[in-house]
Amino acid sequence: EEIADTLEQKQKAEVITTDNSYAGYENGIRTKLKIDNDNRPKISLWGILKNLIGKDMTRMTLPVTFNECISLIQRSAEDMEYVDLLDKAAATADPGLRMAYVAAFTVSSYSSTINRVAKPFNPLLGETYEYCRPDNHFRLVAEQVSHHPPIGALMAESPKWDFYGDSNVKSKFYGRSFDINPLGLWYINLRPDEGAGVKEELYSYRKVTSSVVGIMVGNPVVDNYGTLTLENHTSGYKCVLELKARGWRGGSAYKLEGTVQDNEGNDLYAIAGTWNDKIYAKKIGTKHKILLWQVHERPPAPFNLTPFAITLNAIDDNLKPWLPPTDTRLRPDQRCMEEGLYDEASDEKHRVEEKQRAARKQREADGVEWKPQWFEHVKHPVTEAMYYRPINDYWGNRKRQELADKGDIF
Ligand code: CLR
Repeated sequence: EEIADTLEQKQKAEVITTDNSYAGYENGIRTKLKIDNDNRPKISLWGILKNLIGKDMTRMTLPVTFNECISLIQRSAEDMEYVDLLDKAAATADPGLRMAYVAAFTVSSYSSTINRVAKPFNPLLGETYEYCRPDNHFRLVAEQVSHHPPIGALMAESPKWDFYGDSNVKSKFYGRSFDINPLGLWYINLRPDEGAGVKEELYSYRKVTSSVVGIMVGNPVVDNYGTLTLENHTSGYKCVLELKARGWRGGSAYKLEGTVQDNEGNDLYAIAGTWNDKIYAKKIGTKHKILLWQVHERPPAPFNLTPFAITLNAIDDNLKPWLPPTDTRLRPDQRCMEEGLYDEASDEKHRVEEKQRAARKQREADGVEWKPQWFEHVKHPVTEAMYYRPINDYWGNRKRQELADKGDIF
């Protein structure tokens, strides 16, 4: 399989190479954490939450053992686990099936929520996170651009696609359930292979509701439900996917179905399956089923992390000199958490949050407004919605090793 085929793909490949983006990632991915078992104390979630009805996640002070050793911007990076679907989409000439692959990609990220009832670390303002996968040909950079509400902006790039958006999540505990509503719009620029006969396509979608249910009965699980509308702004094609709520006794747990429609509203493909296992497409009027996506195997791991999530916070002597001081990998409380040092994690969490508070007070006293380093909030040229566009050339600064003085938040 060719990494870059068309002119547009080659141009992006060239940018990634010229920036020397993969420097530091020579040792490959991490396959296990330092600890074999997280040994977190089993405390009733309801026991802690019952007094917090009506609150949002960022206003809750929970014991650190309710956390997982992953931050919310790293959770956004977890969406990249199945990017092979975007490469498959790019290689697909049939525009309906191409959209079906993109649709499968948008819901594949929900598979990571199984057994992950834990609070991700809330990134500090200005915290950044980069992640490169030379083996999958992509680079990613993200930044926490707002603290209240918590918003993380992200840009991932590969010769055949870009994936970008912001994880503006609104959360609220209703007693019965803990609901997380993603407000941000996500975008994909797809650059199909020569044979598809089209240039760059723009897709957008909004994520569905994630909800922790079963809290009162002592069996909390994450459910993901709602309507996901994926739009191809270039061709006018649409894919509407219905993710069903678990329902009474979990009868419709994980199920999803929908259709891909052309710009005149004709159904081209039916999509059906489950977001925890397999998703299929079927061309309307035929019996032929195509397996679009299948979940990766998931051996037992601390914090129930997926093998992909285990790679996220890895650091070694090769990578260290390339990272800015704001990178999540250098965040001490999260590192302690990952190593099972919960008391230290809790102390360090208080310390860095105090430091963040002091920095905010200082800015207020000085009358200066905080601005993200690597993104700016502007109108999207096509959807006209506000979005975060990369600025100040993170990868260029990184290449010249000029990141060392870019921020002090830990
Ligand atoms: C789901 C997949 C999406 C991105 C996304 C955004 C917010 C995440 C959600 C995912 C999974 C569930 C989540 C949520 C934020 C908080 C919530 C991690 C990754 C947890 C389960 C809430 C825990 C509640 C505590 C009180 C224990 O593409």
